[in-house]
Amino acid sequence: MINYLNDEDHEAQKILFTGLDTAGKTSIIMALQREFSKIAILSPTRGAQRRIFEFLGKNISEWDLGGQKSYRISYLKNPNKYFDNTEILIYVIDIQDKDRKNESLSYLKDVMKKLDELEIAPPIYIFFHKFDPVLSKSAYSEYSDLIVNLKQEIKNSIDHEELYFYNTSVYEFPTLIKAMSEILLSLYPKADLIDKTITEFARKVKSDGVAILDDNSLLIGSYYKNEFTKNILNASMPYFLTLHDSFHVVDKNLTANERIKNHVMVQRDGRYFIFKQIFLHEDIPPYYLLLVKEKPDFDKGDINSLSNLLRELLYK
Ligand SMILES: Nc1nc2c(ncn2[C@@H]2O[C@H](COP(=O)(O)OP(=O)(O)OP(=O)(O)O)[C@@H](O)[C@H]2O)c(=O)[nH]1
Ligand SMILES: [Mg+2]
Repeated sequence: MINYLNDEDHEAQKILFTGLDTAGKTSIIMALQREFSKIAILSPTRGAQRRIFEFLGKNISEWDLGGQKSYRISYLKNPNKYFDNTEILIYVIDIQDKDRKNESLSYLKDVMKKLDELEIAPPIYIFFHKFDPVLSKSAYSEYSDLIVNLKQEIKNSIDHEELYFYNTSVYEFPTLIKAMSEILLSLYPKADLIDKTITEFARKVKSDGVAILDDNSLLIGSYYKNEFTKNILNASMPYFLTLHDSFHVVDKNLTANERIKNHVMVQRDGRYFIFKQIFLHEDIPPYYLLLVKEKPDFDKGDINSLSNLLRELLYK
């Protein structure tokens, strides 16, 4: 049976985004849904906004806690309601907002105290956010230093086993994909099996690199022959997704069968990058396959057998 998304979230795993207002929490969530046009017009999140989505056949309940002061006070007053059952906590810090560094650290400590009181110790992922690629050299080194100091301060003041750090920016989409994919895959015991399946597929189709993403831009598994392929695939993946999205107007008029045949192909330096939707079940959003090959061909049978293996792994 397909374990498809339902409205009941009691069995879903809870991921909580928190941090000060304007830190960029909602922007990160929107970027992963590739709703880039909405980021420019976001207003402050009011209270706790929840969304349930499916990741590898599991329901994830994503909580975006609006960070304005009055809301923060109410979360800390009602920790059961907001913080309990958190399986993963993502704490977003705007590194460009130096003036509020202490305010942010202080709220982080308050949140940690509530988790202790609730006797839960989820892994904490700190995002040093707005580490934008367009920063000038001096800003870049200033923010890098700030991050080093912040990291140390956090490690010194918080006694927590699972504390991880990421530098992120909505203007560098791969940073978000990397962070969120690693975080979500940590919840998923079958991650190694997916990688194995993909590695075998890569060998079979003579590909130097294969990556599979889901509709939330999350990388669910990959194989890379070497570091070079890894870097190039990771850097180009998000752009294939957005490019692919832009064909939606055409795709939506096609039958499912016609859609299966579609793909995007880019030739570069004697290699072919092939990007293709794969459908595991009609009720769930498609997955996306990106592969690099020396020849611009792929066998429909190979892709079908990969889809079948993934279907078995994820939904049986
Ligand atoms: N330079 C830069 N700006 C960003 C980035 N991410 C978000 N922003 C901007 O930061 C502002 C606040 O973003 P939001 O996502 O609304 O912040 P939030 O943390 O959800 O704020 P609350 O909902 O009030 O808690 C917006 O103007 C975004 O465009 C980033 O990576 N770099
Ligand atoms: Mg928000």
